[in-house]
Amino acid sequence: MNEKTKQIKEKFEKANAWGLWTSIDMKNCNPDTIRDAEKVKQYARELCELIGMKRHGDTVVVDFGEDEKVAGFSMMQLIETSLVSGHFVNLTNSVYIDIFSCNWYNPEVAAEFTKKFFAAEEANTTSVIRSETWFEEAIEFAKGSNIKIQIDKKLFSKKSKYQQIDVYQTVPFGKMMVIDGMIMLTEADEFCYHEMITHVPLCVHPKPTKVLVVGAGDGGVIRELLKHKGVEEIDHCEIDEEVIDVSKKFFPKLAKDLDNPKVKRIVQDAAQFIKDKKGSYDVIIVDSTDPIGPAAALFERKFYALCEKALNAKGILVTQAESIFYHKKLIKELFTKTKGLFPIMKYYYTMIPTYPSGMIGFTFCSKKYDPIKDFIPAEASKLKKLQYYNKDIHKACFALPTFAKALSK
Ligand code: SPD
Repeated sequence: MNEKTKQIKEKFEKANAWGLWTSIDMKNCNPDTIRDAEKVKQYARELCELIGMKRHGDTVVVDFGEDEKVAGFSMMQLIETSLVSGHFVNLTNSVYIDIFSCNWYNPEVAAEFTKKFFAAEEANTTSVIRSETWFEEAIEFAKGSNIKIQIDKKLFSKKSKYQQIDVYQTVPFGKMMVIDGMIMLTEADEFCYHEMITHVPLCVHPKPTKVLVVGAGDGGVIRELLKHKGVEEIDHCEIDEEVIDVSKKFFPKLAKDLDNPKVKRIVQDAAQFIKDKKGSYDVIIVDSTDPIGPAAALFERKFYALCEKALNAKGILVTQAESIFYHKKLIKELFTKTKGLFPIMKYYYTMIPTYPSGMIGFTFCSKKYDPIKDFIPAEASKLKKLQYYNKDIHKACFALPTFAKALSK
């Protein structure tokens, strides 16, 4: 038994699974074998014997011969614990086998035998344990690619006035908050994001006293901000109060400082709130959802211009700015359309396993301070109990791969 099969078996037993499904997709099979109904029946018999499945009734083999596209046999063999089926495509000499059984069988043995029997040049085997639940994000940023996380159970689900909010207990990453089908955070890796969106600007601005936080209803940014002793006032503008309530209930480690006396909560659309703020803030942090739905406006020049106005003469704005792998157009456009607003505008990033492509970036927009030249290592050194941010990372996170440099010009 190879390592993969061992893992499947272990999971199958642990999950008290309802069954194991295996698909074996094969290309360039022996054309004579797949056109011979007796051979196909022989395959079903021998396979069942090999993997210990008791056949129930005869093997049914039907020829769908009319249309060239679907011409070829279809086979079905009931077994006492479910069934084995197959589709044989004459046009391409491909074979698609499905085995489903409530009892355990060795998928590796089944696949090897099947590949050999039909003399397939190529075979692709997939096994799925039925009863497992997996979460996949609602939007594939790269078509044909998605993040897949195993779920233990769904803990919460509600449609707020603005968005669908779900909380899951995941197998690998602790609890996970999902908004409109997209991962917002998991307990296991939220620090990668919250430390980086917060400490980078806070270790560049020499006196960040008054800060505006947009979004961030989970409380992660506020928790990090309060590690800087100089921060005296935080205006927290979150449009959806439900996110705050959900975080307080399910993510107490993130939400612990949401009601700190330094924090003033504003439940409002950020664009409305900052409209008449002039020169009010040292730092603005925009921790938004993805640029779809309510957050789309936060990725527009109009909003960046409002932030520029709301910052004082030496202010810094940092925003969530997606992935250099999946959002090239968005990042490029962001830099193009905000041209001229800030004398210094850079892109930096953090690694994070549960965001698409394993990373997420930020825009660093500054009226005076350069993120590298004006970095204050002493401030970084004062920060305790961090898991991601440090002095080396501060400098390294602005170094972009060659293909991404062009995006932020
Ligand atoms: N693609 C995910 C982007 C989410 C950014 N914000 C998450 C909120 C965490 N505080």
